[in-house]
Amino acid sequence: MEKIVLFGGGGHAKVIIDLINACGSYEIAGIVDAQLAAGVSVSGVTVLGDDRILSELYEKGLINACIAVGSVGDNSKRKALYEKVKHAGFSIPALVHPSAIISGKSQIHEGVQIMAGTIVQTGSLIGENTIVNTGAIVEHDCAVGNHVHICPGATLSGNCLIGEGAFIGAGATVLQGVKIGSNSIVSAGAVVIKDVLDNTTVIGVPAK
Ligand code: JB3
Repeated sequence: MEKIVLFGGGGHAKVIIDLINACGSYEIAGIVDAQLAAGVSVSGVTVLGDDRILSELYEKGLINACIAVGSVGDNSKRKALYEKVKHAGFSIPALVHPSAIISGKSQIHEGVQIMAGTIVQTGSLIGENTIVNTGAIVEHDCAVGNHVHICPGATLSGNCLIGEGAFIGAGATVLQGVKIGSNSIVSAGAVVIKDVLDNTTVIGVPAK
């Protein structure tokens, strides 16, 4: 079985470890973490060191990576780490939990993480390094940009456009055809009924 190394060893990484084990397609070689000491165990996976060992790992033949740092509002750290790891030569495969329902007429790009119990319907595209977190729903014909986080239980209705780096909070609902701008934040539980500009935070029902 091919090996994969995780970058990040916090709460999101623990969910990723379960995801990879459920997929059964990679053996987890270890974790690279900015703060945790080498030798520490996270869900049974050992921390190997920090980002300074990135090239060394690649030269040793560990060519598959997973960005296991999550995000709460700001996806810029995930984006920067994804670009750094890719630039070092790693392949960052999409990971799809076996319990997810993914239309064969959707497109799932590199580095996407699709967690347990999610649904991605026909005609939708999920961009690079995007998280579709536990139980989220992406309905038909949505275009979700790169480095987006769709949090647990959020719903995108049909034909939504989600800009790069946007954050759709837990349990939020985005109505049909609505566009969420790049790097914008939809707060948990919000119901978005009209377009949101770039770099904007909206809250409430209806979201403002
Ligand atoms: O909401 C849900 C379901 N999950 C949240 C997830 C999406 O985001 C979760 O509840 C957390 O709030 C958050 O999880 P995350 O990103 O795992 O956060 P935390 O538990 O704080 O762990 C982040 C880990 O990433 C820490 O151990 C950091 O040291 C490490 N880290 C941060 N920056 C990094 C870097 N590791 C590497 N290798 N490189 C970095 O640049």
